Amino acid sequence: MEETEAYDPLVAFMALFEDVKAVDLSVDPFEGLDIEDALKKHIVDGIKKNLESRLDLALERYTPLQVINEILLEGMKTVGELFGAGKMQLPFVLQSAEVMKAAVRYLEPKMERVEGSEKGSILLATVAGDVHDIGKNLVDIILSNNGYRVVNIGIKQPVNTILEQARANNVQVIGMSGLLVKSTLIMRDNLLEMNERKLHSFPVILGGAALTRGYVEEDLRAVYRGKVFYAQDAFEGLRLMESLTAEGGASVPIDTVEEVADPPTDVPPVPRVASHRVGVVDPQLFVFDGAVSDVANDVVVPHLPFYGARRQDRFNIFELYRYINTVALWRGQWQFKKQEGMSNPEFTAWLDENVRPTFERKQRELARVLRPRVKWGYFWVQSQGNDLIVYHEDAKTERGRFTFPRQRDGRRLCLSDYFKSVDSGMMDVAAFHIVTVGHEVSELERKQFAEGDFQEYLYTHGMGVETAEALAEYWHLQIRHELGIDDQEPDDLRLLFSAKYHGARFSFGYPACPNLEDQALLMELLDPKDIGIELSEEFMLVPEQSTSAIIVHHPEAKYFNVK
Ligand code: B1M
Repeated sequence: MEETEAYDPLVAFMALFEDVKAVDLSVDPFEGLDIEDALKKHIVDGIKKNLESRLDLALERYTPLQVINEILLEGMKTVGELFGAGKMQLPFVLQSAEVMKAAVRYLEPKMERVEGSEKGSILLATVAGDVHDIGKNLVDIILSNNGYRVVNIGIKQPVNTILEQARANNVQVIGMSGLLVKSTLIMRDNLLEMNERKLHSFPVILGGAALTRGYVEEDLRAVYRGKVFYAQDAFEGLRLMESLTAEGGASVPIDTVEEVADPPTDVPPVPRVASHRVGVVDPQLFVFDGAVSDVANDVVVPHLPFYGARRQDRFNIFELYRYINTVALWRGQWQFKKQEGMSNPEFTAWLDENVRPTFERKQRELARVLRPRVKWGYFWVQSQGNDLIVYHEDAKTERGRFTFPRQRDGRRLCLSDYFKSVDSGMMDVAAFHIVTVGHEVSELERKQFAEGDFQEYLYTHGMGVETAEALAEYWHLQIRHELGIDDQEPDDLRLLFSAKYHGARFSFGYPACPNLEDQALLMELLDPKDIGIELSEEFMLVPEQSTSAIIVHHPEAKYFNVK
């Protein structure tokens, strides 16, 4: 409270209830409903209060299994339909799944193990080398709370473990997830391995951002001798499970797997290069053929603020939150979607009213969980063809080099072209940074997922990853200040998210610098162990909520694709 303001106890008291909506307590939403509809309402509306007493009431007439299959799953079916029709948002689907899980947990001890009580079964894994968890876990939540048995074996799973676990757990379907470009190739190798081991009686469902429908349904179908499907999201996964495990559609029983006859010899040969390329960069593009782009080579090199790496771990977390891209968080991570018939301004107003309070609550809750830390630095560099040479402090001795791909056509851009060349005789400056919000938030996520707090799990995960992005954005701004290239700063913070400033930040793994392996040199330059970041064998950053980049000062530098 500002000292100049008169203190009004009534205003202060009312402010406590700012976020509280008026609820008409005289109307009981369950009034007049029979027990079946009341339980469905618990599921559809995600209400846990009085759930157990209503389940007890239902048990007077139904067996526990009947309650699950005939009542609760009907509720989940409605949830799926509402989501499919765009009438329900993902966080509320997860809230329904939470109630479903709580109900099943309550009923399970009262139930005798009945054969055939599951609708079907699937093993879920994120493939080798890939740390992405959330997509697979959302699929787990949706399937397990719709009556399927899910064996979720986690991230970075080699094909051996996937197959062993699939057999040990006697599942009908194998589901593989992965977000990295490399994962799409690993999935293909896994399918080939399944052919090889004659385990192609397992239908396979694949999902994850780097896949395309064409790649799975044409290229991968051409190589796998069994059935393979693409699921764009968790609900497509559910529909696929429904058709795969429906009567007659189920896979060959697992115990006959070994006896599957040899495949016909006319199976098409494995194509060496996928026709639906999924972003794998042609090695040829890294080879310098003498051509360079028309990027201006006469720009002034900024003064080197200091040579080498420094660390920063003192932040005002609430200041960082201002740099969160709410479009990426609310629409991307939390998946709030515009309802049919809503205009854009109406949707924005709806988000402000309905989602902003959650955003603010999570900011407060996670203020002590998120541990922002940065390592950044400036280095002497020069380009040489497609290479960027990084020098020691003497600006003479080579310390390492990156090789970037060059566009085949058009302007023939290559990241190296934005720096002074060896031939120019001039030294240039490159900045690098690596940021993290720590491992504590991953631990909280794991706990929330394990305890069945699915909605909070989604909210926490989204806040963690988008705060990491915000930190990268914020620190890039500090770097522009230090380099003295802060001459084009936008008035509106939101314009930062469309890179409306001087220079650009390129993360390794993105199109202009696609090699995740380049992070090894970045680690050597910045040595971020002291802020708790390590590189996994597969060149992923640990903790998960971390991101790295090279920052280019050249005024023409903007994102570009390399094909
Ligand atoms: Co980055 N990232 N990221 N990232 N990130 C990707 C994955 C990338 C594809 C972006 C791109 O290039 N366009 C790219 C990888 C490309 C590559 O392989 N080279 C990339 C990169 C390069 C990186 C870094 C390496 C960049 C850097 O710092 N140098 C770095 C690595 C981090 C690390 O090593 N720890 C990095 C960092 C980050 C953040 C931390 C900032 C953040 C969080 C990452 C995280 O979650 N751990 C982040 C984000 C947010 C993304 C994107 C934009 C979004 C990912 C996401 O959260 N999706 C992503 C690009 C994209 O996906 N469009 C990208 C939401 C999630 C719920 O969806 O997991 O796809 P998803 O699951 C969906 C469906 O796919 C489907 O259903 C789910 C629910 O609907 N589904 C299945 C998934 N599995 C399924 C299985 C099924 C069925 C359906 O059945 C079995």
